[in-house]
Amino acid sequence: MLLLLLLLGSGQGPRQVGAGQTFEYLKREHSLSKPYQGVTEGGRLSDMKGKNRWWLQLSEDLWWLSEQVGVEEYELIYFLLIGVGTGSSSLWNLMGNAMVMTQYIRLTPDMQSKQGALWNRVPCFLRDWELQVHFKIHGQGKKNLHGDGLAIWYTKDRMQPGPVFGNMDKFVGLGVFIDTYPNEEKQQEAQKRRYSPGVQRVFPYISAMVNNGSLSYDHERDGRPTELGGCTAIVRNLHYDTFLVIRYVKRHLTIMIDIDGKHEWRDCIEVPGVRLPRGYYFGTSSITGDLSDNHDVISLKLFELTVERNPEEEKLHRDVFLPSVDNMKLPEMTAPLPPLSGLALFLIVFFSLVFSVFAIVIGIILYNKWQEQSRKRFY
Ligand SMILES: *[C@@H]1O[C@H](CO)[C@@H](O)[C@H](O)[C@H]1NC(C)=O
Ligand SMILES: [Ca+2]
Repeated sequence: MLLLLLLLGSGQGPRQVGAGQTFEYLKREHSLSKPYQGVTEGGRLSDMKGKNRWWLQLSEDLWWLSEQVGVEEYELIYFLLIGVGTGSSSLWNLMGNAMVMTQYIRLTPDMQSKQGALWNRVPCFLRDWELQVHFKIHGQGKKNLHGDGLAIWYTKDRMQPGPVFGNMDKFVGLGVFIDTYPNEEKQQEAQKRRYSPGVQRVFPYISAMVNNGSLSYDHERDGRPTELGGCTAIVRNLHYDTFLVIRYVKRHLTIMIDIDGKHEWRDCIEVPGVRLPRGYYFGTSSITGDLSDNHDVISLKLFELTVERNPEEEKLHRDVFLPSVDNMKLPEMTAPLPPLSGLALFLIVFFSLVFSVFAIVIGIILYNKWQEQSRKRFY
C-alpha cells in the first residue's frame, strides 16, 4: 500500500506500465546519481554518516528508493555513491571534454567545438527497462544561437567519438536526440525557401532513431530521413528540473518528457515493434560547434520493469541480434520542400501551353473578325 502511494505520489518515480502488474527496481550497475565527487566509491551508510556533506541532500531520494526497492539503506547508498571518477572500479567512463562536477556531469561547457560523453561499462541484459534521464541544457546563446543538443544511447558500441551528437555515425542500436539547433530550417532560410505546412518541426526537438549500422544520421536535416517519431520540447534555460524517460516494454518504445515543472510525464514518441538486442550499453553524449550550450546530466536511473508475458508473447519476443523496427516506413528522401514534383511541373507547363495556344487562336479569330467588320464599314 505504501508502495502504491509512493508510486502515485512521486513525480519522477517509475510508473505503472499499462494495466499490467509490475514491480520495478533500480538497477545499480547502470544507474548514476549525484554526488559524483568527494565520496568514496561503494561506501556504506555506517561509514558515511556525519562525514558526508551530501548526505542531507541525498536522504530524501534514499528514503523513497528504499521503499521502492525494499532493501536496507546501506545497500542502497552503495549504488548511489558509485562514482564516475577515474577509478577502475567505476561503472562509468567519461570521454572528451566531459567533466565531473559535484552536482552534475557536464558533457560540454558553453564553448565552441567541444564534445563529451558518459558511458556505462556494463552491458545491459534486461528485457524490459526504463531509463530516466535528469538533464539540464543552458547557456548564453539567444534563441536559435545555441547548439547542438545531447543524445541518449543504447548501443552495441561505446566510447566512439563521432559526428552524431559526439557519438559515432552508423551506430548499432537506439539513439534519442534532444536537438536544440534547427540545421535544416536555417539552411532553408538561407536558400529563401519555405516549408510546406505540416512539415516544419519546432526546435528544440526530440527524436528517436533505431539503426542496424547501415544508416547515417543526417545532421544537416536534423535526422529527418531516419526519424521514428518526435516532439517539440522547449528545454533550454529553465529554472526547474527537466527529465526524459525512455521506456522499453514488450518491444514497445515510449519516450516521455517532464519539462514543464509539473512533475508529469508528457508523451513524446511511441513506436511499437522495436527490436533491440540485449547486451548493449547505455550512454549519453553531446557536441557543440559554432554554437554552444552547457549540456549537463544530473542523473541516469535505470529501472528493470518486470512484465509478464503469455507463452505466445514469449515466443514472439525472442532475442534478436540486430536492431530493427517492424513495418518501419521512413519518410524517405522527401525533400523538405519538394520544389515541384515532375508530374505537377509537367501539368503546369502543359496547361500553360494549351492555354497560350488557345488564347492565340482566339486572338487571331477576333482580329480577323474585327478586320472584316472594319472592311465592311468602309465599303
Ligand atoms: C538495415 O537497415 C536498413 C534500413 O532500415 C535495411 O534496408 C537493411 O535491410 C537492414 N539490414 C539488415 C541486415 O537487416
Ligand atoms: Ca540539429
